[in-house]
Amino acid sequence: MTEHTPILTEQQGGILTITFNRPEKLNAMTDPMLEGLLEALKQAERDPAVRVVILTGAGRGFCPGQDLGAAKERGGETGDYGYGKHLRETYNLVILRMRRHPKPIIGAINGPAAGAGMSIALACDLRIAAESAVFVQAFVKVGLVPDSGATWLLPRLIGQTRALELMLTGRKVPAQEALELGMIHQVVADSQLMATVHELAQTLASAPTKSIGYIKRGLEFAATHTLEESLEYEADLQDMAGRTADHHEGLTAFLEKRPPQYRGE
Ligand code: LHQ
Repeated sequence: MTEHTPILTEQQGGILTITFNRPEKLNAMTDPMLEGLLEALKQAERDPAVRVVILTGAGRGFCPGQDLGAAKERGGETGDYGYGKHLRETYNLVILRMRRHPKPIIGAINGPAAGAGMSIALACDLRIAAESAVFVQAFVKVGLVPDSGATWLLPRLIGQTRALELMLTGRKVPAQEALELGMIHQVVADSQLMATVHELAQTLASAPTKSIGYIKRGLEFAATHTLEESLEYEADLQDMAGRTADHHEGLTAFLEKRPPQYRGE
C-alpha cells in the first residue's frame, strides 16, 4: 500500500481493496483519482488472482462526487466547464468498466456518497453501508443533472417515482432509508462495516468466479433486452459456464458429497 496517492490498492488473497484517498475532502474526485481508479479496475480484470473487488473511502467519506474546486478551475474565465467531454473521457469509462467487470464489486459505503460518488456506489454490484452513511443526489443543488449513470442505475434500483424525488430535491438519504428503498442491501454499525464486507468478500472469493462474471453479464443484458433475446443469451452464457473447470468441480463435488474447491477457472 502506498500512502499519499489518491487511490490505494491492497490485495489480500483473492480480494482487492480499492480505497479513495483524499480524506480531508471526503474523497472528492479529481482527475488523478479517476485515472487511478480506472487503472486499478483494469488490473483487477487482468489478474486471475483477483476474484472480488471492494471499493471504499478513506476517513469519514465514501465520495462526494466531482471535486467542486477542480470543477470551478476548469471553467476558468470562459464559463464553459466542458463537463460533457470530461464525463465521456473519465466517469463514463469508470462506470462502464464497473458494470462490465468480470469480478464482483462490493461497495463498502463508509460515509457520504454524493453526486458522481453516489453513481459510483450505485454501479457496484453489492452495497453495504455504515449506518452513518448518507446518499445524496447532490447534482441539482449545484445546478447540474444526475450523471455517471445515475439516471439509469437509480430508477432500476428504487423505481422512477422515488428516484425522481431524490434527484429533484437533492435531499440526504440516510443509510437505513436507503436500505428500505432497495438502494443498498445491508446496513451495519460503523465499527462493523469492514468486517462484514470482508466476510462477504471471502465468500465471493471462493466462489466460481467465471460463473459470477456470466451472472453479471446476463443481468446487464436482460436489463435492455426482451425475454426472447435474454433466453438466447442465457443459453450462450450457460454453454460458457458449462465449459469451466469450476463447473466440472461443482458437479464432481456434489456427486462425491464433499464441499467444492473452486479456483476461479
Ligand atoms: C468537497 C466536496 C466536493 C470539493 C465535500 N468537492 N470538496 C459534475 C461535473 C463533472 C463531471 C462529473 O460529475 C459531476 C457531478 C458531480 O459529482 S457534481 C458534485 C456533486 N457533489 C456535491 O455537490 C456534494 C458537495 N458536498 C456536500 O454536499 C457535503 O460535503 C456532503 C453532504 C457530501 C457531506 O457533508 P458534511 O458531512 O457536512 O461534510 P462537509 O460539507 O463539511 O465536507 C467536508 C470537507 O469536504 C469540506 O472541506 P473543508 O476544507 O471545508 O473542511 C468540503 O468542502 C469538502 N467537500 N464535498 N464535491
